[in-house]
Amino acid sequence: MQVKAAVAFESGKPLSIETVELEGPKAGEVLVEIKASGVCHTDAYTLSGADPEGLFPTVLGHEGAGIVVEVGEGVKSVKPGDHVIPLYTPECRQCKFCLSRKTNLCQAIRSTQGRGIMPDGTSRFSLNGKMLHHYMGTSTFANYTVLPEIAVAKIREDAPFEKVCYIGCGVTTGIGAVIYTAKVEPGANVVVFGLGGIGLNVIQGAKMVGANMIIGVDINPDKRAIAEKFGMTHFINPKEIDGDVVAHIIDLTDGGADYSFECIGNINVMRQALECCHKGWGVSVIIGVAGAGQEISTRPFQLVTGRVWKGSAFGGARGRTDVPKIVDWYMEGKINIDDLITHVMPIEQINEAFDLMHQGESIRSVVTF
Ligand code: NAD
Ligand code: DAO
Ligand code: ZN
Repeated sequence: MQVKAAVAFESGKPLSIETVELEGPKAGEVLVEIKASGVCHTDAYTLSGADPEGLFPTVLGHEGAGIVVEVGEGVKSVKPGDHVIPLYTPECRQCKFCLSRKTNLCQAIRSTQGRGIMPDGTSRFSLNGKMLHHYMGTSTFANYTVLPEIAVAKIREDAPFEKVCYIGCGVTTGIGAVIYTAKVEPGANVVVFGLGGIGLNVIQGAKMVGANMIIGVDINPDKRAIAEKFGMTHFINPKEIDGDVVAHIIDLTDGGADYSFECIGNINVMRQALECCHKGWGVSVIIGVAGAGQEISTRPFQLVTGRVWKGSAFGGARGRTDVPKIVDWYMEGKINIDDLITHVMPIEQINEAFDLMHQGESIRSVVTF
């Protein structure tokens, strides 16, 4: 079938709206009509050429929501008409990783997903006879896409697509890092470095679990008001304090943070996030994706003396199991998504969404079809 897609032909160039060919779903796959898709920093990172795994030409997008229109042979868990959120972290419930219960990093389709193709080794997208790569197994910047059955979460039908698409990445990544990865307990002191689309969701996750101090750190003073709305209790602008931000946080928290979260992708801030943690038990979670080839460092004695450094992908959430619950939380008014979606525009204006992001003007832009 012919579908509308924003194609990334090469790195560093704007996306181009094209009519492309999409083959129907094969065994174990589903065809989904995408209704809305968030535009995330990771799309921009890949488009910029900085992503060492970036493949071109491709259909980017990994934060979508839509409706199943057709299923391939053997598909049992969803049917045409079901509302779904595509999952760049699938959940097969059968691989060693899924069965371990220790991680959400299902590996069932990892190798083909990383090569921009479907599990059978081919792409469903093409243009003028030339193959287009899938992206993160989702390719949501198209009005129709094909996904493996294990990479869709079935959600309730009354949830608005242009809001819950954000649960496909940013919301789940931030809130999940608090509740699934760090398991923050009530009364904990939490520090969040970077108050963008991810950090603000860490803040609302920390508020939801009953954290005591929720300290936000950002070099952009304009982030203060929105972060306070989501539950931040203290704001630190590293450019405005005297001295070292780590010493400042240790002083403010009487010894250090119980939990810290790095939501920027800056290796120097990752070190600060670890070192501002409380001796003996503080846990620091890296969420931000650093530039290719970059490395983190600290004095090993920071770990010897009880601080813990860990990371979180997709908030540690098991997509098919946890995403529908997070959609319920939104529909029940337990989490706020509306105030984070600052711009909604048709897919034809997707390059404006990237511009707004680069200018720091948006928290989240959503494109609709
Ligand atoms: P964003 O650009 O919206 O937010 C980053 C914030 O950090 C901005 O408010 C900016 O002002 C602030 N900042 C920049 N440099 C700073 C510094 N030195 N000190 C303090 N604040 C600083 O980005 P986002 O969409 O929130 O994404 C954050 C990171 O999370 C990105 O690296 C993204 O790729 C990554 N990410 C990770 C996952 C995952 O599963 N681990 C999922 C999605 C996104
Ligand atoms: O299983 O090895 C693997 C890869 C898992 C990919 C998880 C990616 C999370 C971070 C990238 C940001 C996504 C928007
Ligand atoms: Zn699995």
